[in-house]
Amino acid sequence: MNFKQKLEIIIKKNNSLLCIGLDPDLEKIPNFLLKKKDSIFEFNIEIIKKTHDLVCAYKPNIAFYEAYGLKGLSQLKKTVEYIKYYHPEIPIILDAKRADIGNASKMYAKSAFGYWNVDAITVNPYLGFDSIEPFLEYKDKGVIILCKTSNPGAKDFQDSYVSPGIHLGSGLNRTPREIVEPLYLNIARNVVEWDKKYKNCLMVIGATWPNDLKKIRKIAPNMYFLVPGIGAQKGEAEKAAKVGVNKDKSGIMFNVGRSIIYDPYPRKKASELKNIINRFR
Ligand code: NUP
Repeated sequence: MNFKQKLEIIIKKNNSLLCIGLDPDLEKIPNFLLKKKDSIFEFNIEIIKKTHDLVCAYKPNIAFYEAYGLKGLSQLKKTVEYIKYYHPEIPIILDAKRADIGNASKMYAKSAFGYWNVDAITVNPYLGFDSIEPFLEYKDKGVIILCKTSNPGAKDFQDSYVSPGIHLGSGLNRTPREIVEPLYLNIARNVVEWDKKYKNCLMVIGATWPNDLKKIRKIAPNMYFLVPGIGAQKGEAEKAAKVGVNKDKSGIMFNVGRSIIYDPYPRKKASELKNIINRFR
């Protein structure tokens, strides 16, 4: 079964487009867990136990584990193994925003899909097609390409006007210089082309940019999107759900981290958000 099939099954089973971000921060974890040996892992288990029937995916961001060195990374490994063992039907997305020159990307892909054994990874397209291709070659895995990120600085470069170039795999096809569009739309068009061949592409679009999300949905009507930015980053679930879904009222994972995992009642909060998304999708 490939990533998209796995995702579609769990979306239907749990009737949910909610992806929970497992981004543990020792400064925010409850005191009773801090006393335990593997407090990050224990914190994650608490969240997973309370929410596994409400989600369509879990997304650990590697930064929150790397920050605690090998001890943190070993708890990421334990978390992945725990989900694989107890909830094998739930996809795991490693948020690592990887990509490098080809041979280094190959090792990043090997790390994500071999060692970490996750179902999908986020990648950064700045280095171009050859930096993404090594990930795309894992056809059963999901490759989630940054298109328009949720942060305020997304405007700095991603909105720059460029003359669109489409990399068709065999080479770059650039339009005349007079024709311009924002870089993030050019990325979206490229990802749609890559997906025709590899069939495992997804895109990241921040919930904080509902108008852009709408434009990207037009370019990629059938693609799955990862949409972070709801809650702590002030993106609104209602707006993003309305404009972001595909014609089947699906095709999106809404990632929420802090505003669920540090809520005193994570299950209640996750359930509320799941229902809001379902009401507006
Ligand atoms: O554009 C992006 N915005 C974003 O917040 C792309 C991402 N991958 N993320 C990630 O989603 C971010 O790195 C973090 O892991 C999560 C958002 O968490 P929160 O703001 O809901 O706590």
